[in-house]
Amino acid sequence: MFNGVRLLLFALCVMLMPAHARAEDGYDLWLRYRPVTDAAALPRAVERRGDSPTLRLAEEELTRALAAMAGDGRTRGPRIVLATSADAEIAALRLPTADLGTEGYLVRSVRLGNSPAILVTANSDIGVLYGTFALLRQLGTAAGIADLDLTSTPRIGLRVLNHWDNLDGQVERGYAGESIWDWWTLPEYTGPRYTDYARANASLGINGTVLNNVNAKADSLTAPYIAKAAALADVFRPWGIKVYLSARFSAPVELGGLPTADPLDPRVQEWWNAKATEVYRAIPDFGGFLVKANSEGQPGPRDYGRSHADGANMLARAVAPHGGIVMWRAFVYADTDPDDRAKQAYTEFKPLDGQFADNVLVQVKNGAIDFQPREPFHPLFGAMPQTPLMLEVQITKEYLGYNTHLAFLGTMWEEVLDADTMVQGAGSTVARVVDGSLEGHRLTGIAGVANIGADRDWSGSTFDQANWYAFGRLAWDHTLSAEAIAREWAALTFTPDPALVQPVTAMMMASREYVVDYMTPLGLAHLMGTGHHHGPAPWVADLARPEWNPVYYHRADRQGIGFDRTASGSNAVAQYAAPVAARYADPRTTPVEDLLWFHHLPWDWQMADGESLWGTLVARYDRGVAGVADMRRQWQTLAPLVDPERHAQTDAFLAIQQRDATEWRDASIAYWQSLNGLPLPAGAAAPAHPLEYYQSLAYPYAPGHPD
Ligand code: BDP
Repeated sequence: MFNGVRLLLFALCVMLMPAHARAEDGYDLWLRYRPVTDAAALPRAVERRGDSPTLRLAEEELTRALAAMAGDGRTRGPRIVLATSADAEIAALRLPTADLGTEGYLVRSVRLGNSPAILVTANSDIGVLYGTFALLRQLGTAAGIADLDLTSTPRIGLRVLNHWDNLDGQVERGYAGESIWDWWTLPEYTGPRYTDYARANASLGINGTVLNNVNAKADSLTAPYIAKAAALADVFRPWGIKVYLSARFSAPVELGGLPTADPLDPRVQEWWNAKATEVYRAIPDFGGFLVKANSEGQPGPRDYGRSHADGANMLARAVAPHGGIVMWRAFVYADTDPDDRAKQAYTEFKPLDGQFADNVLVQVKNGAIDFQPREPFHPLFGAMPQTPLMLEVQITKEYLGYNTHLAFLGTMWEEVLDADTMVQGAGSTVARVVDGSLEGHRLTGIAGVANIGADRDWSGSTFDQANWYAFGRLAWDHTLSAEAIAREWAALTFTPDPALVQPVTAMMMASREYVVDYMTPLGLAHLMGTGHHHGPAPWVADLARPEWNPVYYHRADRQGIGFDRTASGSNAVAQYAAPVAARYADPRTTPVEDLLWFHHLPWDWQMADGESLWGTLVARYDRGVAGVADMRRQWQTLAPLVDPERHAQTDAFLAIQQRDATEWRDASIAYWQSLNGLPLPAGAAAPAHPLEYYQSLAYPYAPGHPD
């Protein structure tokens, strides 16, 4: 056969292939729009009232989704009407649109012009787009559209991804390939991937993105890079997404040739004012700056004897005339401060409460150390009532097994959001600090360190997509339960069949606790390998600064284990409101999950159930490893309900997780035994290898490591 004919036949075959025969490579995320069983019930048409790029995107999304969901079937359901509340006919319906604000939506079954319709309305075009995605979630989870009433407004204003992406394409702590930003071909080329990125984020209500790493290079603020960021902003704008940049504090020295970056020096202030004007000329709706200052070697105002407020306010003044904001990170621990690392951010920032400009948010990690598998909530929440605090969580799993361990983080974020600071009595949750309702802030925000890369499936694994999804959904509405989010994601990502949704949701809900159990049970933290942060290394004791060493955190010796943060130790408990401090001050009232975070206890300490601390610790490691084995078995039974590509990947990754979990357990137990000399509790298996074996393991090319 002639090559040309063969090619033609091949092309024809591809065109005739049914949609579902397409390989499931994960690119479509939760926006797969697979054929539904009852096509007739689907809406039959889309009517768009008004015109704007955003409204057109909403219409296109629906048209494309309905066609795909209908498959070959005919749709006979009510039409969908997309309109803002300003439309005269919609206004005449007197719906409660006044409470929707600028981003909320109302999706309802109504009668319009004497025929039934599904109305998607809002006070803005972006609200209509968000409502469109809410309706599509409803259809995709087979939730039914009779008597529809979906009304929702976001509880937090700034719902932002933080990309730790470097200009050379490497992503710090990224496990999904290189950066999706191709700085080299920008601004001329803005490929479809940028649009798909914006669309996925808009489908969740994420409305901002910080393009570059918090460990920032000043180059991002040069004219060529501003033009590149502007090209991305143009792509993102109709999807309701603003662009932000991480700013290097010393940029006036590095780019401006000034002898100083002192925030009180008028030349420095002038430089930033001019830089902000330049950025806003290129990106009129630029969101503002994110700053990591005086943290882990980054420059900052403390270099000049100025406070974090001085630094933040200087930048805030530069962006204020343009409507911008500053997100100033509280992740600081000083090179010279001998105090407990967990106390340092509070010590540094609390006295500054009330000193920050109106357009500054202080961005606080969920816990006081660093995105560990479990940390108690950060004591700054509730401690700075005059300052909007932005919660920062890490979507990328630097400390929870990269992209190969299955760990759904919805439960972890739910735990911190629901944590009660008690600062104004019961119910003063972290969520209410962050959403501004507790302290009366209008400027509110939440940030997630992105797990997105150039990998075809965006996040490095199917189940890591769930963490991006959960971040977006919780950022929009923190009252959603992690379980409801997991269920929704599983239905959209695989199939709404309960035979899949139910077991997958159960796996997801248990998964993070397994990781805690096999890595850092009972409140332990920061026991991972140096630099790359992969695998166990609780024995490391030789790093330059004390708080870099795992031994600093666990403090284990022949007698006991744990960090005494009560009055007899670092007294970190005193940074919490009195009732919380009292609960954490006593090992009998401290939640067992946080026990060794707050207390140094003898190995034979008796737990509430009569078991010894040592016995309980070993049992937790075993529980974690057994949990992974369970997930693996469970996943294997689901093969008939999942496409082969995605099934095989998760299956292989669960095998990796099981190997790693066993290594964490065995290495940790071998190390603790080398200190305490205790026998294993009855029935517990001995580590597979001697301690030296685990200490000899090296991971020279582990991904995501900056050096
Ligand atoms: C740590 C990471 C490091 C980040 C730092 C931060 O290991 O790569 O730069 O946090 O948040 O978790 O600034």
